Amino acid sequence: MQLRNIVLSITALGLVGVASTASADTWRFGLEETEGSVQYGYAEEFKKLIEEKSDGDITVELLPYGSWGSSYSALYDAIQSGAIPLGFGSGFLGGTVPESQLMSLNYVMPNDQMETAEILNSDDFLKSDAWQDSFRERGLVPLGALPEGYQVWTANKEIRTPEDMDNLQIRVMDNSLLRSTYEAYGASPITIAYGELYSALQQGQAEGNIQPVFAHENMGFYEVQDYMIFAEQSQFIANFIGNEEWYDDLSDDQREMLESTLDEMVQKGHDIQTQFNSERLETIKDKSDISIVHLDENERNAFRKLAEPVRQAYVDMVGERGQKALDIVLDHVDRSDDKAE
Ligand code: 6CS
Repeated sequence: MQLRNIVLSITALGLVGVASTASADTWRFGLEETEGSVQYGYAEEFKKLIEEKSDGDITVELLPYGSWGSSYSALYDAIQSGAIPLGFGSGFLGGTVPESQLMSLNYVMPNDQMETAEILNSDDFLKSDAWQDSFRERGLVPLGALPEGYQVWTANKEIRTPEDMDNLQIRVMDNSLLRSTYEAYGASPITIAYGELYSALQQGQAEGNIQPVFAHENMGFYEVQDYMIFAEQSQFIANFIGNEEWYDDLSDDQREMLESTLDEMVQKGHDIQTQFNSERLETIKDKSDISIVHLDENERNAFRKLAEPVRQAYVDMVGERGQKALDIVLDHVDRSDDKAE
């Protein structure tokens, strides 16, 4: 579905999807993205695996962006209420689970995207009290986390230094930590709904954007931006979340099937997103004359330095639990840096 039509479709559909029937054998799965996206690719693979493993006893119903309501909070509310027991939650989830903003911190995760996926899906992190309690306190269960590729900046000017970002009205997802990060870079971050972003960029209401490559292509954003800047500051990470009661009520067999499928999704997800992002970059290059910029190590370091104090802002915002979750990630990153040396 083209981005320009999404807002209309959302309005027309309202909350119809949420109100429809859900049987014990139907796992409704809410996506933050449209067909043709990485999340949709992940969900299709997940559906295939669950339906095969359950011998058709379970049907996974995919509910892409635009089919469950008019704002991301409608999706998260539906997962909390159990109307949609499974879904993805990323940057906007910070309003529901503030600790989840850990995934938005810049220059924290390892550069290697598979390594990031392994850390975030390790028992050490995923099953920690800090992470589990953060979600369970809000009626949710964190089931895994799948990176969707590097977050790439776009603008109508070249950005190589924080000075180039000065006062830039860059659009960020609705998340305090992202606002703090981009303010630390000197920008003037603004939040705009995903479905309204194309026209906001086209009309200059937003001057810059941050998305994984596939989304710049899938949503057509690259058509209205002149530069694509790779600063390797963060990866887009989707939390795979379930309704707590629904999850706790699964039979042992079903829970085991779900967990083994999620384990498989770590490698499969990596393969899917790598392929999507590299193919979509080629499409963008073929279809536009957008300038592609890669920051070098020195240039990245200038942003890295400004991003560092935001880690403390995260801990101040979410408290001890956030500190613990962050420490687990940093400990893994240190250990893998040691191994690489
Ligand atoms: O920027 C956003 O709002 C959305 N972008 C992606 C790639 N997925 C969902 C997210 O909310």
